[in-house]
Amino acid sequence: MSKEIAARPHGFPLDEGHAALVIIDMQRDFLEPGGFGAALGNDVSHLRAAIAPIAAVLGAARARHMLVVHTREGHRPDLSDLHRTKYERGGAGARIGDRGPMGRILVRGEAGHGIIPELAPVMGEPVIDKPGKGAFYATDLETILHKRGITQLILAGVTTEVCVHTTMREANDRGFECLLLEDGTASYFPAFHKAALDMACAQGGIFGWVAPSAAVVEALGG
Ligand code: C5J
Repeated sequence: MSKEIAARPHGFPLDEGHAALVIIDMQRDFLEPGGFGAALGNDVSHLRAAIAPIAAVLGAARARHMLVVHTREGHRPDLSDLHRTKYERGGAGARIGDRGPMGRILVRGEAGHGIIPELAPVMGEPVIDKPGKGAFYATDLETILHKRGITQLILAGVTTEVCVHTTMREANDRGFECLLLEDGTASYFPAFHKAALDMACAQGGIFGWVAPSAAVVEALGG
């Protein structure tokens, strides 16, 4: 039986038994000074607003025994999975693989690559290491979701217009119904955040739905 979540462009028919919460890239490298986000010249403080709303939905999802998936953007220490095009874009001062205050930037196993402690995964929650912006590219995410009978994704994390949007588009093309958390996503650029939310649910929900975290928590009985 589905429960309707108040959302844009219209109510989202939550099918709790077939829904997963996917939290994208809430890593120190994006949220803390000295990481990849800061190396690109961004004000990383903008992203912190998403932490409390995600934590609220995460608590409700765990209480309902929903599948929770975490993703981390990053690369192998030898950078063999890093395309030259990705390496060359962005800040010349500190690139992926360079050493920073939290270890080598965006490299797996380094301190900066880790998920922030407020949203740390618990036992049994899959953590998907992804070399790209989308969580389906070069990962086993789709297999994991299909195996668990998941058809709906509640998407949260950072940044709204980059990894979250890319993942939403990939998921939409694979037949998943996607709900984006409007306050559980964030961008270094507030205008991009707003535009990304608007474009996700425009044209009758071209990529999916957008809802506040409180509506999701309420639907989950939180
Ligand atoms: C970026 C991400 N912005 N997780 N990555 O490079 O959105």
